[in-house]
Amino acid sequence: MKKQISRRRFGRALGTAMGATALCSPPAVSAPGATAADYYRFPDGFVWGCATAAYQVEGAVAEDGRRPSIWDTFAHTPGKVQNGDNGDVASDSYHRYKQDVQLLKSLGVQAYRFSIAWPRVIPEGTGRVNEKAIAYYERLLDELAAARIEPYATLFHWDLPQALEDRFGGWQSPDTSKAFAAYAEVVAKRFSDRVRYFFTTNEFSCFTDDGYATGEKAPGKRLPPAGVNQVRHHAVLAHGLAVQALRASARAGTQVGIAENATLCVPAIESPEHVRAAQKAMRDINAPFLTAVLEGKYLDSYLSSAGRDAPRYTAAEMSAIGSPLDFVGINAYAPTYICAADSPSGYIQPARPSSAPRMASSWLYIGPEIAYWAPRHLAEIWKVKDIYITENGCSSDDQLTADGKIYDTDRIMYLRNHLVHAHRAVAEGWPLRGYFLWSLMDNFEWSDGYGKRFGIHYVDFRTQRRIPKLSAAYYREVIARRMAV
Ligand code: GBH
Repeated sequence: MKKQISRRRFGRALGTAMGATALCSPPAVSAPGATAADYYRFPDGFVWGCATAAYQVEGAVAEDGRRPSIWDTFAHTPGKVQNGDNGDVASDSYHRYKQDVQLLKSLGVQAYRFSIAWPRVIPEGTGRVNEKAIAYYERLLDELAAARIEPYATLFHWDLPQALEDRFGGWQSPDTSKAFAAYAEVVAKRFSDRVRYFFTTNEFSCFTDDGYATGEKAPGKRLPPAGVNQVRHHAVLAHGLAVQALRASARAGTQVGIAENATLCVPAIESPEHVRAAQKAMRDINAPFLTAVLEGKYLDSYLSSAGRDAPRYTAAEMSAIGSPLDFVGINAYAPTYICAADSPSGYIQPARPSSAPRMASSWLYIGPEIAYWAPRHLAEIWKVKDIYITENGCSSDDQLTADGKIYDTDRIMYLRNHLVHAHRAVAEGWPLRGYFLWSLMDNFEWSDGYGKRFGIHYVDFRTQRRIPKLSAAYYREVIARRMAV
């Protein structure tokens, strides 16, 4: 007879073996009456949400005192964004936020991750606070409160006030980091009575490397390596100073974290040697950003490989950068597979086979194991106690059918597989507390303009009509049943 092991006992054994901290206690698969489906249930209290960002959804770029950000300038520069698209109107959420909160409500989410536009709140980057912007976010927060949806606010999702680019060269100067801390203080004072969860910055590499090295994103500069490393340093410094500002000025109990697109290292094979290699790679590859934030230092391997181009910094700056966080958010999209190797670093990142599957964006390779390894690495390497997947989702070649529907079965495939791996993390006791789907609706996809759709609601950009895709129905079902399969 086949030996049966209860789910709970299996989980406990695994937890002990892997050093996991806490275990949820799902019903035993083998218990009488239990179905295979019980195995896949997420615990009560797991936070389900959707995410968006200001410049991608709000539109209304010249309304109520908002001043341009570097993305307005960049998008209006010919040749920078696909089809000459820009965020002037975007998904018009600035005007349609009530309707968008209803979309969230009908999904049954407990949380909404949105970003606050710095160029609305402090139009010139420093100094005068724009009361009309405060009033807008208060209206949004009122609406969320009425729908019993918890706000998770990001302070910076790439929309740097143009004035700071003009005055300081943007992230090339530590003055921008200081300006960010002053903005964080304003946000803390004005919003922490209703917002309990704040993210400082979203995805360092996208507004440093992509903005100042490749120039593919705003402000579209191409600096030599020393300049780029200094920009990176000012970005992590901005995060650290903002953490301190939030701690100093926000209501007690405020939870402060970050949303970071760390390179997610997946062991190609789950054996101890490859797992060790992936852990090593995870620290090394993320050295300028996540590792610096979680360890308060730059790894020697990063500094020595940068050599004379290494960033210049002080000890006081490093201790600000390493300010303790209440939680860490990871934006999880694509995998980086790692193998153990007889090399100085102990690992290699093998070339990606040309047959590797991807979604509609050329960079969006599929590797659902990231939803397991992101939380496990954070807990195992850095002992992070509260972890969120702050973005996960995909572009799909959505087609509107004659009857006005979008059957995005490929997006459902992408989501389901990531959620099954997220569930594995939770079941083993890794402290993954919640999941935010990117995105609530189609929006301005940065350099790809409106050509790449990530929403689970289709947006007809001529009429601004929102149409739930099949994936919205899927996500509603996931949340209702707390089960991804
Ligand atoms: C996130 O970025 C953003 O937070 C969000 O605003 C965005 O809409 C969403 O994901 C979907 O893109 O050099 O060609 O390999 C995703 C971050 C985008 C970072 C692609 C790496 C690599 C481009 N990634 N990028 S490429």
